Amino acid sequence: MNDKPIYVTRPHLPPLEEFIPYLEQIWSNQILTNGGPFHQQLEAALCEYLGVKHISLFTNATIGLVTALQALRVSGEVITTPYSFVATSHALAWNGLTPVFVDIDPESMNIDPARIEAAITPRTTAILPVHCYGRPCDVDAIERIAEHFNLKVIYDAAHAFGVQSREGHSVLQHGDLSVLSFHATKVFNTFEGGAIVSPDLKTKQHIDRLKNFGYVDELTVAAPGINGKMSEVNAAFGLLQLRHLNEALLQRAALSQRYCERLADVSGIRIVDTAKAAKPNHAYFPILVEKEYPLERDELYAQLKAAGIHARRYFYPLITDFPMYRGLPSANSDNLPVANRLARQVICLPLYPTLQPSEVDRVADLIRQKGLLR
Ligand code: T4K
Repeated sequence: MNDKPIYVTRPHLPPLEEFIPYLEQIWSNQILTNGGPFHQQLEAALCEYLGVKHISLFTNATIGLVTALQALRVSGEVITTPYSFVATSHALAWNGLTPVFVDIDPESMNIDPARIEAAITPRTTAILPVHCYGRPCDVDAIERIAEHFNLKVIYDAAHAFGVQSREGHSVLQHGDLSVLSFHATKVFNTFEGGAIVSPDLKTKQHIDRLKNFGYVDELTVAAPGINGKMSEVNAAFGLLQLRHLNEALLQRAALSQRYCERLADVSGIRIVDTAKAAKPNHAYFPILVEKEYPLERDELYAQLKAAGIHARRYFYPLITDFPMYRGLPSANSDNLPVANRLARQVICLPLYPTLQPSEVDRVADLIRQKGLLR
């Protein structure tokens, strides 16, 4: 029996020898950080690849989110989703802001625009939605509400690298700012890393200062900035990674398709369609374990684990279940029925470019064997 563990993800690592010339360049010019040549090259390359105008690289998406909220001077209450990684709300907490949780749409699994208006109070200044699993939010509806109530919109686009909406343009073009994650577990990684996408140069320059302690020049500090700079090693790795990305995305798409085919007829297993975008990135492969399936979600999760398959329950527990948020009135489960239900049903199956088709079959076969066919 093949019992090699299979993890929910593995980082995408190009051949090591291809990285050596980048390191040699860093060793020779001795610029390690503070907006060096690789940093500048990666910003330009990402603007082109993603089809956006301005990008500021960051150490990670969490610091990117914290800085984005500072840059737009967001205050008071911010409307957000409970169905995300905890960093989304932590970025609010680190700015002294109050998250106001709104339920998600059962289909998109993103914040439900129809429920936003009822959560707006005189203290609301912004909306922080998440393109969960890289599936685009209803950006048009969110934009209409934001315009009407004069709210800022910052998208947590940690999962949405390279995703294009049905209209064929980058989802990162929406909102006042979008924040990407380049963490090891993401579609595009720089080991640790992230970025803010800005709509105009003035905003980018403001963000670039904020991520460098607020420095304008040697003698001038304009704001209480933070250290959010990406190092040259990370930026160089990003440039190399970008060269291999299209191939990696094709591998992800083929493996997703294989899961879909093998799981389509299993009663009680709902495949969350991650191909909702015109250009999806297949960042995750979430399924929902519904009541027709003979096992509870947690039983299936445990049986997968016992077989060496380390799937993950992203996003369970909900953010609103964690102690620092659960006392908020909007965290009450009566306010969030859809998020609570889906958090109890979801499992993200292993998906990454070097996952073997035979490993997809191993995962899918186990789910099929425990279930009944339609
Ligand atoms: N907003 C959203 C919506 C997010 O999902 C995230 C991060 C953020 C904001 C914040 O972005 P960053 O500040 O991180 O840039 C992981 C990631 O650590 C986290 O970045 C990610 N979301 C979240 C969804 O997943 P864990 O706790 O599940 O990670 P971990 O260490 O258990 O890794 C999962 C699996 O990946 C491991 O079982 C094996 C594999 N792995 C992981 C790492 C780190 C590797 O093979 N190699 C590695 O280096 O949070």
